[in-house]
Amino acid sequence: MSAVEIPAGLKELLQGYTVEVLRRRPPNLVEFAVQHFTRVLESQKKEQRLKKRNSKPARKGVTFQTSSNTPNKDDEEEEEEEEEDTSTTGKYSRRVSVCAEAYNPDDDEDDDTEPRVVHPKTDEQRRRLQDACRDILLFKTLEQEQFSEVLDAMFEVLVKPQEHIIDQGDDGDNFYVIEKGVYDIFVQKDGASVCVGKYDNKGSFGELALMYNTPRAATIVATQDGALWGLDRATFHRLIVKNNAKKRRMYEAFIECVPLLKSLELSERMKIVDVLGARAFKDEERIITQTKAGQQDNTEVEVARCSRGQYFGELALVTNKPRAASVYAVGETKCLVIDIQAFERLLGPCMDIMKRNISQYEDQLVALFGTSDDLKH
Ligand code: 1OR
Repeated sequence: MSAVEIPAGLKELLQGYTVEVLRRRPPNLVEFAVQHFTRVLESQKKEQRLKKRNSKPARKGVTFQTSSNTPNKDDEEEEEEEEEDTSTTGKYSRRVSVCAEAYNPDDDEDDDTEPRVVHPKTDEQRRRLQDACRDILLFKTLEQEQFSEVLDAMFEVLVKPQEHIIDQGDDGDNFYVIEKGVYDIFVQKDGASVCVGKYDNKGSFGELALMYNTPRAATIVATQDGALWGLDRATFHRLIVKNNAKKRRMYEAFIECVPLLKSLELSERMKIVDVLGARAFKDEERIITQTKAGQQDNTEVEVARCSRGQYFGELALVTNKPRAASVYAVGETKCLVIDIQAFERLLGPCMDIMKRNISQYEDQLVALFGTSDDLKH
C-alpha cells in the first residue's frame, strides 16, 4: 500500500498526454502540454454542459441496459430512449468523457457490476455481423465466450454519403467494424484536413481513442451508403482493453526480441501488441498470394525462408504495389498479424529499416532473374 494518495484521474491524464506526444512528436513538449490539456479541459466543460442539458446518449443503438446498477456511470442522468436519430447530416450528439474510465486494464474490480450490453439480432443480422468480424484483428485473440459477448453487444449503424462517423478531436464513443461501404480518413495537417487513406468495404476503426483515452485521431467520413457495426466504449473497455493486457503479457518478451522493432520505444512496441492478432497456419498453407507476375513462367521458386522474429508482407505496404511473392507455411506456424492502417500508423519509425531490407530482396531477385524492376518504387 502506498502512503501517498494519487488523485483519481491523474494516471489517465498523464497517459493520454504521453500517448499524444508519442503519436505526434511535437517539437515543444510544454507548448504541446498546454494545448493538450486545454483540449481536455474544454471537453470536460462540454461534458458538463451536455449533462446539464440532459442530452440523449450517443448514436443509434448505444444504450446501456436499463437494469444497470453502476453508480457512477456518466450516462446515468441522461435520458435513455428518445426517438432514434437517423439524420443524415452526419453529426450526432456523442458521449463526451475525456479520461472518464480508468485506463488500467488489469483493474478488474467492477467487472461483475458492469451491465452487459445486449442488442438482440435476427439470424440474418448475426450472420452478416459474424462475416464482417471474421478478420478483425482486435477480436482474434479473444476467447470464444468473450467474442460472443462482443457480438451480442454490437449494434447496426446505417450511414449515408458524407456522413461523419468520427470527428478528429472528439471523445471516443464507439468502435466500428465495417460491413460495407467506402470511408475516407482525414487528418488535420497545418490547419487543413488531408485525406490520408480510406477503408474499402472492410476493416475497423475508432479503437485508438477507446484504448488510450485520447481524442479521436482522425475524421472518418462515409463516401457512399454504408453499413457498420458499433461496439460501445464500456464493452470495448471491458473485453478488448482487458484482453490487451493479457496479450501484452503473452507477447511482450517475443516483441522485445524482434530486430525490426528494436528502434521503437517500449510504449510504441506495446501499442503494436495492442493491435496485433495471432493466426495459426497449417503446413504448406498459403499465407500471402502473389498478385503480380514476378517470374517469366508459372513455376514458383523459393527465394527465402523466414523464421521466428522475422517479418514478411511489408513490401506491398511500403511500396504500395501488389504482392510481389507468395508466402507458405513450412510446418505448423503461428504469425502475429498487424493490419495496414495500424502498420502505417505505428511502423512509420521502422520504415528506414524496412526499406533497407527491401534492397536486399532486390539483390536476391537480381541474382535469380536478372531484374529488379518489379520491386522498384
Ligand atoms: P480513433 O479512435 O482515434 C479515428 O478515431 C480512427 O481513425 C482511429 O481511432 C483509427 O482507428 C483510424 N492515424 C490515426 N488514426 C487513424 C489513421 C491514422 N488511419 C485510420 N485511423 N493515420 C493514417 C494511416 C493510414 C496516420 C495519419 C498521420
